[in-house]
Amino acid sequence: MDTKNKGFNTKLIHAGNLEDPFGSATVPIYQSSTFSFRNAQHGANLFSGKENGFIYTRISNPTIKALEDNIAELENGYGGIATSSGMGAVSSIYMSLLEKGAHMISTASVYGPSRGLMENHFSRFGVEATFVDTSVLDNIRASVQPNTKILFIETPSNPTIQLTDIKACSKIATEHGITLVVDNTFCSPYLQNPLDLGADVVFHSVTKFINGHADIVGGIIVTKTREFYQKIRPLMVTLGNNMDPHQAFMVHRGVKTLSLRIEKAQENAMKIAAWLEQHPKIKWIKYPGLASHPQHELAKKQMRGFGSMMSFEIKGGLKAGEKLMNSVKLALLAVSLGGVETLIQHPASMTHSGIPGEEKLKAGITDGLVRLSVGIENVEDQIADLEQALRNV
Ligand code: LCS
Repeated sequence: MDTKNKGFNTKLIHAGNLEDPFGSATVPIYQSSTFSFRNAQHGANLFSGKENGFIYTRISNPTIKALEDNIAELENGYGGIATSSGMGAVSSIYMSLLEKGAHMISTASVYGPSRGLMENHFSRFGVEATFVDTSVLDNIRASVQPNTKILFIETPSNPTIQLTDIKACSKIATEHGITLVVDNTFCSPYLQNPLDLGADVVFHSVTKFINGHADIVGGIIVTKTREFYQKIRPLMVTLGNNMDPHQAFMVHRGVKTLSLRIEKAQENAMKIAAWLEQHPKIKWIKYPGLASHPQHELAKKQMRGFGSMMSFEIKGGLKAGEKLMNSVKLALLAVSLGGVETLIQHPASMTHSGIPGEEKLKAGITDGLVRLSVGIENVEDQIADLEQALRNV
């Protein structure tokens, strides 16, 4: 079905679906590593690109392609490139858009391993990076070098819930001939479309909101143009960062309820954030939907909702935070985010533990910071859980 001019929810359900000879309502799992050619000429035509079709699952696969086409349409992009994980997307992007002597500017508080991969590994191959608070545009301008190739931003960032102005970044990137890459994991295409705001490449850890059920790890890249698609896709294929058909099936199943899940989770999150903000044991809270968030106005402009991620600091620092995490009963003490279940975690000792101490502080990841991913349970139960846990602190 052509869903190009249809609404977001119609696209969620129908975009990218294959014409199935048996009328299957869902895209089947093509659990096959390889695809036979009709004859030698057909095989040669597929390899040379004269004909479209499937050769080998690391290169492409019908189930994976259906998901890629679905997400590409949700992000208003040229094409999707599904990957083994969010980090599979990050490494494919770094590898295809950077080379020896190149420089990258990135959000200081990006997901820890996105930073670690650059600082500990790409640095070994002569790639440089500067990590700054990208919510301050002058920090970006001051970091531009003649060899800067990528501006890599995460907004809102993990775990500091700091926003970066995508449109303004696109302007800076265009002026200097830099490629703008946006990690849209915290929003999903339901809340934010970076390509529409001037980004060249957007990607997701689909492990999070897009799949939404905490049962699969995966990633996806969507490019604005054919040119970027053709730069990144062959590299992903050669690196072997591909998704597998079963993963793709699960993600395709999960994404269908994206709007419903996000609407419910962010409605709960708004109530929880307002409740936490007035709680005497909370020092501060960062949630884009609160007027107290320093970028509340940008959030209203750039996002279509405020999402369900927040971070806060309890009075009493690390010890108090530990007590809270050991006292919750409904929320799971676990990393990851964006699922139907509420998750709580401690970034300084968990997701961002790989960042050296001083850099962690510079990025705003304090020892007492607690991150909450609000799920779709009943909000009164979520609040009661936090209330009893905070009583123990
Ligand atoms: N980008 C963001 C913003 C993320 O939060 C994550 C994972 C990734 C990329 C990498 O994706 P993955 O390879 O795990 O699919 N974030 C995690 C987190 O906050 N806790 O556990 C994983």
